[in-house]
Amino acid sequence: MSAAKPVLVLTGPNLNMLGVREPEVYGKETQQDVEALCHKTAENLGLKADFRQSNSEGDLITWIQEARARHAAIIINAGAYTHTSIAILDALTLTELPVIEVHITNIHAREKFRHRSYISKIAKAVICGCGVEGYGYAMQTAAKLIKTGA
Ligand code: CA2
Repeated sequence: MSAAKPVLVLTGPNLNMLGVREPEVYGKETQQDVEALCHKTAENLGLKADFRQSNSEGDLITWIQEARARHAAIIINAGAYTHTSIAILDALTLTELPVIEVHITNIHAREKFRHRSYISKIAKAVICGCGVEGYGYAMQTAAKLIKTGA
């Protein structure tokens, strides 16, 4: 299978600190490891990954808006914006692309303020608590959704 448009993988605030802080919570893999996993999994599936991280809500929204024309699907771990940002929810809705939400940890087993996700309201799939491997599972799900046009 090949798709002309890449899958956009977005990660949000503080996720550039993976492997540097709190390895007992988020694991010892770094952001570079996650990016490599996304590229490798995409390649195995005949896809391309476009990996980006920002601590800024505005950057994430701009990239999501641009994805409407340039990407086939969006995988997003919006970090703490997951729990607060109606603006990111609105931007994702406007793209009309399949969205797969990823969290490294099981947000439902953590503090109550992490239980609510605005993004889950429009996500085709939500993967949480699988560690960074969740990005690989998300890429597999993206491939299936692109293939079926779902
Ligand atoms: O579990 C996840 O993937 C989260 O999206 C991570 C976010 C957190 O706010 C969400 O509730 C769940 C980011 C937490 C801070 O990220 C760090 C990463 C590495 C080291 C320290 C913090």
